Amino acid sequence: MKRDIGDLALFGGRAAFLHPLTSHRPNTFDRSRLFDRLNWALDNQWLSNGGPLAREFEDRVAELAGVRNCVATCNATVALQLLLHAADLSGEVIMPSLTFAATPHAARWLGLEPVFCDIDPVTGCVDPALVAGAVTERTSAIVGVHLWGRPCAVAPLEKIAADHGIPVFFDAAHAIGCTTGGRAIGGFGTAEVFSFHATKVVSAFEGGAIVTDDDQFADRVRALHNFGKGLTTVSQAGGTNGKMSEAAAAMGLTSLDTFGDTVRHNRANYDAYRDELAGVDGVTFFAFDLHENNNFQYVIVEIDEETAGLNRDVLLDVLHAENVLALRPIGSPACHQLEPYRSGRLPHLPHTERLVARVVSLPSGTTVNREEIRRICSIIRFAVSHGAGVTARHRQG
Ligand code: T4K
Repeated sequence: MKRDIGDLALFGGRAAFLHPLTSHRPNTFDRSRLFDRLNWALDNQWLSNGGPLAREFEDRVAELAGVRNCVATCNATVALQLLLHAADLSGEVIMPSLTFAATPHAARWLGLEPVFCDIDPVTGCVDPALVAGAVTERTSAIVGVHLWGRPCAVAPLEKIAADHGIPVFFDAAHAIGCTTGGRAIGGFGTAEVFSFHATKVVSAFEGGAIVTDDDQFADRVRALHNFGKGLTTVSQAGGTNGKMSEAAAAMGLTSLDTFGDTVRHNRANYDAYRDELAGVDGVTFFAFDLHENNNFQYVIVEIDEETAGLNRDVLLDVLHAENVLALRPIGSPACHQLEPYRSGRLPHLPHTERLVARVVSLPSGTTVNREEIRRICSIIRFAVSHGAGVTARHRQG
């Protein structure tokens, strides 16, 4: 059927092309395995506090990350707080602004000051040269973020940290199952943090983990996530409750059971989007390095207004009106553009600000299929091919 601009629901109000909502919904995995594990936990009457399911989950995450230690937590935000607390930091922590608010919030919660650095526009991750320039006598740590599952420049960041005698941590919330230089994410820096939130590629409903090869650091974090039990020195005292429940571990294990299938599905979605949008002016993919392992969780495209004839926000409005819940991805707006950070000293982050205004996260995950991707891409192709007209209509409201 031939369409014109008026057919887009946003502009003509016509419902003919409205379809059921397509969005990035959580993966739900094999229910019977989940219920078996939950029944087992209930029969066993061990429901939290480092139970057998949480221990098994830790072992399997450690194996996937290629590290000796994993401490499972109730979520990744608490995991970030725990590792910053365990490192006994003060003053400033350098990190990218292009991340989810949890990264700076974890530092701020502990009275530390996040210092935001700009990104390398190609990788979207923090630029190590700028990190090196931002180190002062008040800097007590660096936190790199593997944004949207693309590993950040781990080796340069580790070198800067070593040169200054400070720790470097990695927020790997998006990056379980990914590698860089053939090495699994999880084993870099002093420690890394994964998120197992419902929206993540491995889900525990809510959950997180700290992974590390530093045995002493792992012991400290393990004690701190259980009210500080067993700690003796004053600086380490004062733990919290960051434990993972057995119900969360049951979900996490069930999600890990089919991790390979989930990644294959995500990869097929990514390839389908690339096929469907090949040659569309002004739409470029934030690509994965196919020489490495990736979890393909987020399909991110960048919209160049000049070439596409419409900007990211107009395209999002068109997609939403057509019942496609594409999103401004995590990190958009960037953290320095959000309270409480934007009221402070505003950093100059031109690459971050340019990228966050141009990116779209397209629906993916195991609930999204090829047919939906075809439909989403036909809307994008249509919007771009009528870019100027679509923008003019959008301005008219
Ligand atoms: N570091 C980074 C780089 C992170 O991205 C995150 C979290 C963290 C650290 C901290 O991890 P956790 O402490 O959460 O373990 C969501 C998640 O809550 C958060 O885990 C995630 N990153 C962040 C990027 O996204 P919101 O507030 O944007 O979620 P919300 O409610 O807007 O949901 C996103 C979409 O998913 C919506 O379209 C609704 C849909 N959805 C969501 C849930 C929970 C569903 O369809 N079903 C659901 O059950 O934070």
